[in-house]
Amino acid sequence: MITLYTAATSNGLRPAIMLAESGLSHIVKKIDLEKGEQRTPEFLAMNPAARIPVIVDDDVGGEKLVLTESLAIVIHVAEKSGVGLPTAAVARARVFEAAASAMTDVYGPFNGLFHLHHGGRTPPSQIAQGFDGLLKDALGRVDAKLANAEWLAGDFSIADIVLYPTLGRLETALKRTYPTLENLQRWAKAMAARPGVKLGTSLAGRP
Ligand SMILES: N[C@@H](CCC(=O)N[C@@H](CS)C(=O)NCC(=O)O)C(=O)O
Repeated sequence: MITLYTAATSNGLRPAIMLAESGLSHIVKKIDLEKGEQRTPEFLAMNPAARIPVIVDDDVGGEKLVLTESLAIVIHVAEKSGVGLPTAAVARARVFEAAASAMTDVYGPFNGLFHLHHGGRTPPSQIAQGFDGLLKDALGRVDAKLANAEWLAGDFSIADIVLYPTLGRLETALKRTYPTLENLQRWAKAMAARPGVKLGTSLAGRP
């Protein structure tokens, strides 16, 4: 059985629709974000970031899985059910391409604009501060993960590869460093020392 904790936002609808399409048996529990139900101790035990969506899947190869991040949930449900994710390599790559673009090229700018409009008369500098806060929170969560781990998710993985270039840009483009995040700094040094990271970076034209 899969239990989904969610709300009717775009991040929240993604797994709700995927689960409904999958045919897997599941329960949907609505979280009232206005009332702050995402900050109850029970919810925080599932996701310390205090965000929907979250699933609890009772049986993943005999283990229980608590999973956050709408795209990760959608992919997990697709893999489990066989719905929405082809197994043929080219078709699968095309699906990942379109899904990645939906999350970054479409959802990214949408989310920025949503905050601007939602902010009403909030001055842009305050909205920028809000984004800065979100970024610091996100990096803080990564730093906390890295306190007890060498890499972001188990062994060195695509998660490390996906995050690393953005951090580099943070320092060069935004002139922003987060010196207090020591685990993140240690991880960035370990990434920079990897032959593959050095080679890829130089071949792409960054000194
Ligand atoms: N990257 C996450 C974002 C999740 C997210 O931002 N959730 C928002 C609702 S759309 C939330 O729970 N916010 C709670 C709050 O702001 O207190 C995902 O894709 O699941």
